[in-house]
Amino acid sequence: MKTALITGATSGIGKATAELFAENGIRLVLCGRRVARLEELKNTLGSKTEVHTLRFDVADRKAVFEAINSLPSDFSQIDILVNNAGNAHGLATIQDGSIDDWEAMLDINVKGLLYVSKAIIPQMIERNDGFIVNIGSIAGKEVYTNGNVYCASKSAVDAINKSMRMDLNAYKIRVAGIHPGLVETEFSDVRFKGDTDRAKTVYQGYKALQGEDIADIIHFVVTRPYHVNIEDLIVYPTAQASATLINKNL
Ligand code: NDP
Ligand code: 8X3
Repeated sequence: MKTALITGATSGIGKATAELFAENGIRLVLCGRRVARLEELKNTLGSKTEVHTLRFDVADRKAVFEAINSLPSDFSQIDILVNNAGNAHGLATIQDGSIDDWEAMLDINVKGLLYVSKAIIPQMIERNDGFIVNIGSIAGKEVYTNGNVYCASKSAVDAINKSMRMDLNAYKIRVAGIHPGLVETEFSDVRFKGDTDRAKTVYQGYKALQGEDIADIIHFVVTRPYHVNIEDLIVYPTAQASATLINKNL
């Protein structure tokens, strides 16, 4: 039985991935900050697989290492790490953007991914085995107006993903980057700071990707035979053709 640690498992892509992994008998370590949601996931998925939850903020370096080092022995060998936790905070020009938002995105999307990876990579190196999936974004491949620091954070994820694959190649550890376009999750609620009406407009007029679509891809990627590594994958909803070109009539 493989064990997967998923960050950002309380919502959206991470939650859908936890559900699909549970269906497929993968043991789960589910991470996030919202305890009630973690408890609910443990209850609902616990009948399908073994589940352990960890509450920590990925941006809190000490908390990341304490949480991961506290894993009970049944859950401490991580075969699959899904670095998914992250969000956009705000959507503003560089001149109007909030420094707090910038720090949140860099601390969570970039440094958080690094802390979690640093806490888990040594055991993968020791075993010469492991799979790391980094969730980037189309925002890391193309910039768009007002995207500035979020795009920079995902561009950093793209660079870290590629470099991580090179550094870990000698240890037989597979590393894959998945870069979605528009996925209908709580992402825009967070970006627009709880303005749900504004958030809804992002996904109106076309069929956006769903968390389940990305979960399906993550599961496909991590279940290929050992000699196959899908190193980089961009996925759009059919209505989308670039970071900013969306056919809202579809
Ligand atoms: P959601 O807002 O639905 O989920 C974000 C998840 O990240 C939540 O589980 C949240 O958990 C967790 N998270 C956020 N901040 C922290 C933190 N500081 N510490 C720990 N966990 C944190 O968004 P998505 O599912 O859409 O986003 C998942 C990933 O996919 C992100 O990296 C995002 O950038 C990326 N992505 C999303 C796209 C989209 O259009 N939705 C497109 C491309 C990429 P909690 O609040 O409980 O901590
Ligand atoms: C999320 C997709 O287009 O809002 O990464 O940047 S986008």
